[in-house]
Amino acid sequence: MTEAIKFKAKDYKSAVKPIWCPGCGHFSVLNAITKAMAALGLDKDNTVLVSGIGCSSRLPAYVDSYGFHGVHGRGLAVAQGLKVSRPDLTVLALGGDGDGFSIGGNHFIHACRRNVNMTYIAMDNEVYGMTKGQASPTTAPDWLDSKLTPGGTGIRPFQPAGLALTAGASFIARGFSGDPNGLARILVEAINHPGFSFIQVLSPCPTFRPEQMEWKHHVRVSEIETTDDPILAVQRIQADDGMSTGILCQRQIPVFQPGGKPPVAEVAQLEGAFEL
Ligand SMILES: Cc1ncc(C[n+]2csc(CCOP(=O)(O)OP(=O)(O)O)c2C)c(N)n1
Ligand code: SF4
Repeated sequence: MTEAIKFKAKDYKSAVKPIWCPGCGHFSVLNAITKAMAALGLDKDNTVLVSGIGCSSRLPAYVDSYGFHGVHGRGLAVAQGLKVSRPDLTVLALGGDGDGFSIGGNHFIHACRRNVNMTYIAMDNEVYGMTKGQASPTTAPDWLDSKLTPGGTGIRPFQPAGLALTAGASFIARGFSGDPNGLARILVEAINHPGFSFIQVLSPCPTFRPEQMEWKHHVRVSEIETTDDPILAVQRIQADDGMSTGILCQRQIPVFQPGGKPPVAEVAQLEGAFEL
């Protein structure tokens, strides 16, 4: 019998060098993901990272597994489709706050209620980094640095953890790129959780939000134990300033995994359906 190969975190990195700006939080998210993959001993051939578009969404290219760099805001649609058709795979979806909560917001809320057994990592820097610094759904209403929203947006931001909870997510956590070991521990729990796991990762964008470099002084590990009570969880989320990290809520809800034969077995069959 052949022994399964044990990889170290660095072995899960691909040969492609990240092109993120120096100091970008996404570097540490990549480190945390590869640490979690090593801790779980994930099989590279059976792990798929799916993303949308954005600086954060480049991440699958930097991991030595299967990956799909998709369309803006549609990573979750692809990832859920993949997982229900190939339940044997470990599926991770990734992206930014713009990708996941703006153009992809609809997919996010429905993924929370659907509860497919997969993990979603949203790298939140409260800005659209790739397109040069527009406000996103998590940007504070009075953030003045964007030329596109002089005087601030004046719009209240989303609270991603609260949104996930009310939409029905079964695992909700918050991590910080500045604590890759803590984030890796959360990711291990998230990947092991049976159902849809959502992790909001505070991941600073030093280029367009240099003030976020101060986050390291404000982020703290939550001293409160994880709860499976959504009422208690929502009270905690509302009372928090959005800077506490840890698993905020974890509960057991039936996983969505349709059985039976797939309606289309071959790609050629699907292509045939579109012939004029
Ligand atoms: C359909 C579509 N609309 C708009 C864009 C332009 N676009 C590319 S990335 C992006 C936002 C990325 O921001 P975010 O998801 O927060 O990721 P970050 O770059 O900050 O990591 C936008 C609006 C696009 N690529 N496709
Ligand atoms: S623009 Fe911001 S999010 Fe994009 S790579 Fe640079 S620091 Fe990171």
